[in-house]
Amino acid sequence: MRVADYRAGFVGLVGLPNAGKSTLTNLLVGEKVSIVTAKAQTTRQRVSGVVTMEQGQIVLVDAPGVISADQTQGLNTYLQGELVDLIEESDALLLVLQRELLDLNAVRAMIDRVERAAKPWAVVVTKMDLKLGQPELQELMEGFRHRGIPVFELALLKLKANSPEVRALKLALLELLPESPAPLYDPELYTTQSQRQLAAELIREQCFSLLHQEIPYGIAVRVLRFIEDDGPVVKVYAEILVNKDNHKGIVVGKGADMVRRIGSQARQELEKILGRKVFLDLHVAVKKDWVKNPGIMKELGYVISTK
Ligand SMILES: Nc1nc2c(ncn2[C@@H]2O[C@H](COP(=O)(O)OP(=O)(O)OP(=O)(O)O)[C@@H](O)[C@H]2O)c(=O)[nH]1
Ligand SMILES: [Mg+2]
Repeated sequence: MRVADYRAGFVGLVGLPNAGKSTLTNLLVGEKVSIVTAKAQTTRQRVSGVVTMEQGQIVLVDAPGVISADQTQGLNTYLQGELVDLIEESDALLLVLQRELLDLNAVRAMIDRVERAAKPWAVVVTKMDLKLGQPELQELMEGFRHRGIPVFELALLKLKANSPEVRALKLALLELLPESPAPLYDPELYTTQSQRQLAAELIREQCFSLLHQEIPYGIAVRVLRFIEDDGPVVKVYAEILVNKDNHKGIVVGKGADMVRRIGSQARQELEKILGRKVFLDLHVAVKKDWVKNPGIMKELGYVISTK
């Protein structure tokens, strides 16, 4: 292989909340790098998944979904900033649409944003196992194919990292990337996220799965200590922050039942990924209105975009 054939770069995933961006990232990487829940607006920070192949390296950047412009306060402003940065900083974009089109206008606005970025792009339509396809989506895809934009229609939950469809998608993504003399990251690496960040995300994932209504949206997780070189067990001390006084009791639960369930499930997930036993110490604290406070958000790692 000539060196000039090697390609490497960043592919930004753009889609509405709940479209399957994080599921797709994990599938392409073959490891869990990004948390997935049935609720919209799960992903808050960019998470990278590194796919290293013989022909090149794809750095997938999973990001918050595009949300409507009327929700531009606090955390939502931050989420939209993440998306603007993502589009600007990526070498190529991957538009992720779900088969059941919930809001055609939002989809059109998003396509418009992707087109305006004037970068190479491809499309994945997820949830092809669902029988709720809409004719408008079919027309859009035909239009894309006609223009030579790669379109992949996939039932993500039925695929494995080594499925032929997944391999074909990786090769198509590689084609969108610039030539590069070398990989961008160590080929052994599959995410740039630290284990500490991953632990915080896995706890947040269980909050989304186990808590209802608006509660998980007001939650942030902070890992206070992550100790891995002190015996066979990894020790994690973490805090769930809620933004309202009356949410604390709900997250703690009767007899601390809820926080115990969150902790136990997050611990099991972390053990699977680390391949080691984990001790998880989890507390709940109130940080009033953190979702509206830029100072606290910054402290929690939600750095406000300056662009
Ligand atoms: N049936 C079906 N469900 C899917 C498919 N892909 C993803 N899902 C489900 O859709 C839900 C949302 O998936 P995520 O990967 O979290 O979506 P996301 O785009 O990252 O969402 P945000 O982070 O909230 O923007 C989860 O419950 C997934 O299991 C698919 O191909 N078929
Ligand atoms: Mg996500």
